Amino acid sequence: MISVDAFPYPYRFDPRTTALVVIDMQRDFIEEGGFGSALGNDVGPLAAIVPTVAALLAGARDAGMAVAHTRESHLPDLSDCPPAKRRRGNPALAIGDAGPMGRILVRGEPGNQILPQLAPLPGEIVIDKPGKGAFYATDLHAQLQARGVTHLLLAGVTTEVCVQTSMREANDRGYECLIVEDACASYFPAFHQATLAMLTAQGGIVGWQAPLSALQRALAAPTGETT
Ligand code: C5J
Repeated sequence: MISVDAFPYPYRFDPRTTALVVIDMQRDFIEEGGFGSALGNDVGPLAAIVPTVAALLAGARDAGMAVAHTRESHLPDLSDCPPAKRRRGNPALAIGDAGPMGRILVRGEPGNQILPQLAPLPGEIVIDKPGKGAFYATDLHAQLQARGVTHLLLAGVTTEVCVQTSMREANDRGYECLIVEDACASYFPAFHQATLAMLTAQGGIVGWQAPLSALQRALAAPTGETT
């Protein structure tokens, strides 16, 4: 059993029943010249967490945890994209349009790929999700259940949109969730901080938060308990 020095109180998990879920570390959100930056966002805060996410992935793999990666993506015919989602924000570049790295948020396009340095390994779960949450219209819950997963560590982008939505969905499905606070980022740093605060308020109403260093310390010093 592992006990992490987390907020609002220690988070205990067994790596055998825990999965790391890395949300939407896709080129279009993170790379300069992608969709995110074409919309005028500063991708700096997102790019800055890449080494932390890489270290988190390495630690989870070393500890034998299940690993899942998500991509926000749509079918090429956009049949899984509600018109409201496509219209939202009255964008100059809409989902499905030709963007700087291929069609925006369309499966298989270059910008839709996970950053090569964080690429899934064979056997890891890869989820293409049409919504913000990782559980909506996907088989993520079924895949986690099939592996006996009860606890989730969450990372990725953006903290207040797809990470937060996924953590709330997971919490409602009974998972014990910890958000790895420095392995998530937002284009708006104030939203990142506010999201962490609202997820862990009221005694951890949605779950726990901890930095990667706390997780690494805990993994290096398991308690020895087996239950
Ligand atoms: C957004 C995401 N922000 N992955 N997607 O539209 O958070």
